[in-house]
Order: sequence, then C-alpha cells, then structure tokens
Amino acid sequence: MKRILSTGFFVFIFAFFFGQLTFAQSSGISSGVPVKGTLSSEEAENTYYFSTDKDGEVYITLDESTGGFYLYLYNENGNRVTSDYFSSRGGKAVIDKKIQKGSYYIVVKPYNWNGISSASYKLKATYSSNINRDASSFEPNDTVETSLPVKSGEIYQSTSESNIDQDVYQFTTNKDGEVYITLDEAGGGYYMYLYDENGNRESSDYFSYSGGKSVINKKVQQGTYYVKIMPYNWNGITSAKYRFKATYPGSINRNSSSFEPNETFETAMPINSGQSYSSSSYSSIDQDTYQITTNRDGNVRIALDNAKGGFYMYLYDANGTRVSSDYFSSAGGTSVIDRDLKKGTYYVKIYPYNWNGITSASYRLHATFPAPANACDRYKGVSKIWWDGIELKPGQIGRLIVKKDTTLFKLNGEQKSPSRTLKAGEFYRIYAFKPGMLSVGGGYYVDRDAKVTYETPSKAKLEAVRCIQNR
Ligand SMILES: [Ca+2]
Ligand SMILES: [Ca+2]
Repeated sequence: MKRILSTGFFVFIFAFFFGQLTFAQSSGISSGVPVKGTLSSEEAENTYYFSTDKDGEVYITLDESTGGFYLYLYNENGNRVTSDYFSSRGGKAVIDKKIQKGSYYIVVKPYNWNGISSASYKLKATYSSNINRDASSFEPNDTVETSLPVKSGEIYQSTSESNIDQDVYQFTTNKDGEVYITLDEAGGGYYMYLYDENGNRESSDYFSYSGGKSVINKKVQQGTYYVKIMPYNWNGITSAKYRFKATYPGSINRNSSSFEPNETFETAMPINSGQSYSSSSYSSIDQDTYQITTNRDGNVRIALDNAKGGFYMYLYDANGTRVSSDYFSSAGGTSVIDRDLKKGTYYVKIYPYNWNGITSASYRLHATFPAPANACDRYKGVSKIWWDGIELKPGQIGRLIVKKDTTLFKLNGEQKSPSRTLKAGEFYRIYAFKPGMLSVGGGYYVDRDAKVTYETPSKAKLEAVRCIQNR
C-alpha cells in the first residue's frame, strides 16, 4: 500500500512539473522554421512544443551556439524520447527520430558552462505538418515527410545551409526499372542515401571533398523512394552548394538537342538506322542511353566518334544483359561494336571514361541495323507523285473513268438533284464515297455502277503522297 502511494505521488509531481513547463513557459515551433533562443542562467531552460499530423520523421538541429547545450525530446506524456548534447561554444546537436503522430516537447538546457552565464543558439525542428517551402533552397526538406518531389531527369541545385542540414528528395516510379541518381558540383563532401518507402536503405554513395561526385545506379521495383543528402567531412566550410538529378521510370521532358534525360533503359532515346546523332556528356557522371530496335536478325554496327574525351560504349539486350563493349580513353578516339544479333530491342550506353581536365565532352553516335528504312527518305526532292501519267493529289483515294454517259448529281440529304451528264471516256479524281456512290468533290456524286470504272492507287503511291504532303 505504501509502495503504491509513493509511486502515485511521484507521478503527480512529475505531471505537475511537466504541465507547468509546457503550458506556462513553452512556445510553439513551426516545422522547418529556425528560431533563435537564449538562456541567461545555468538553471534556465527553454521549452518548445509541436504537433505532428501523422507518424513520421522528426529532424531537430541545434547550432550557432555560444555555449554547451543539452537538447531533449519528450512526448506528450513527459517521457523522454531521445537527446543529444555538446559541451562547448560552436557545438551542434542533432535529433533524427521516427515518432508517432502526437504532441512533443523540445527542451534546451545549458551544459558544461564554465565562465559564462548566458548563451544563445539556433533551433530548427522539421516534422510532419504543413510547411512553407522556399522555392530556391527547397527548405524545409529535412525529413521523409517534408521531402521535395523531383521530376525524372531534371536538375536541382541547392545549398546545405550547415553541416547538419539534411536534404531529402522523393520520387515515384511508374514501373520496375533503373534509377540513376547523381550528386555533383558540390562545395563539400556529401553522403547520399537511397531509401524505399518503408525506410529500408537501398543504396548509398559518398565523397569526402569539394568537387567530388556520387552516383547511385540501381534496378528498383515500382514505388516511392527517398534520397537523403547529408554533408560529410566538412572542414573549414559552413555551407555548400550541390547539384542533384534523379532519372527514374516516369514521364520525362526530353531536350531535343541533348536528348536528356536518357540515363536509364526506361528513358533511352530511340535512334534510327543510318542516322547520326551528336550529343554531349554534360559531366563525367552523365550516362547516355540509346535504344535500337531491329525488325529481323542481322548485323548491327554501332560507331562512336568525333569525341572530345574518352568514352566507354556498352551494348545491352532487352533484358539488360551486356552483349558487347568498346572504349577509347582520349579525345579523337573511335569505338565500334559490330555484331550479328537476333531481332529485338537493344540499348547502347555511353559513359565518360578517363576524363582529366574536362567537364563535358561531345560525341557522335551512328548505328546501322536491320530496320524498316524511313519510307519517306526515297521521296526526297520529289514534289509530285504520278499515277499512270496523271498527278495523284493529296487526299485523292481513286479515279473514275466514264464508260457510258452517266448523270452527275448533287446530294441534298437523300435527295439526288441531277446536275449534268458525264461523257464516256472522261476522267475524274475521287476523294470520297458513300454506299453505291462516288464523290468527285464539291458535294457531287455519280452512281457506282456498270457505267463507270473505279480504280484505286497502290498503297505505296498513297504513302508517297503522304510523305511529300507532310514535309
Ligand atoms: Ca534541409
Ligand atoms: Ca545523360
């Protein structure tokens, strides 16, 4: 009995203490909006509260400090969820935690103050809630729930405002396939992580110095993914820029001259046999993919030349299995893949190789393979198509030769109004027909009977007219 009473007493005291703290002295902190704070005695503490709108990640940072601080996170029942601290001016504390939907309290306390009686700090808490995203920094974006959705193959440039600023991006693939994620043009070292929608880490890459580059290239299942970008190994820098791009199976907006985005099998640029394609790799981690489709077994010859840097060229089949490769390691080299292949779809991947002192390089790709020739090529320079010595006009579907005099009539609904007589031996172009009638244009018809001969041009002639009409 005594034991139960004392426990009850303890709970009561704590609740009272915590209730006073939260309701009397705490202030709200908006998701992703930094606040400045000051403590003016070693016994003082500042408390902030926030509410999340669903289960998710909370990312809390404490920096720009002029003394040591403790950083605590409590749930609404006053239970400590986690904490972090640092013991001197300039230190930083980070809390990154998955929490359930609810209300929480952040408590900041002095730690290890020697010779100071007051210190300030900056606090930022990003959690699942309504946010106001900055259009250029994309902040707040420190958590899965506040991540910025990115378009496939589009370049995003941003800045990490400190070495504890975490930036999260998200994308959703529309089918299983390849993702190609790059991080470059960085002003400091970075870690890049890829997570699936359940928070499982799929892959990661990093570099530890300014100017480094990271690539994540992986086959993933259809779903939503998150990329976390975290500063790594920063010395002597307080903020850094970077460039980010994720190409994934999804709708893309292809640039007609660079053919970008084209990093993956799913975003490959289809090419025609016998045509040259000039493009460039805009960075040493840019990958360019082209697609060729053959309509029968036969020889496939792919040539890469006119290059301003070294390149690797790989040929893959429709299953993503490597069929062949070739490379050269400096500007002016040439690579050729020449193989007899089964009918099917193939992919050519072009990777920069052995680049020193260059940041982009152009190249030319040319492939010949069994494919239907571009049907219109043969009519280059042709302006009229002749059918037995008479021009076949655009829209014409046939011709009429009058064998015996017949009546030309105008059609008003079902009503035939005779117009004049077409004489035996005359010729007319036909543009349309109705059941039992042929149209010579202008709403005039003749009966399709033994008095007339109706002929149609070959498919090839009709196609030829279409070719010269469409160019
Ligand atoms: Ca951020
Ligand atoms: Ca590319």
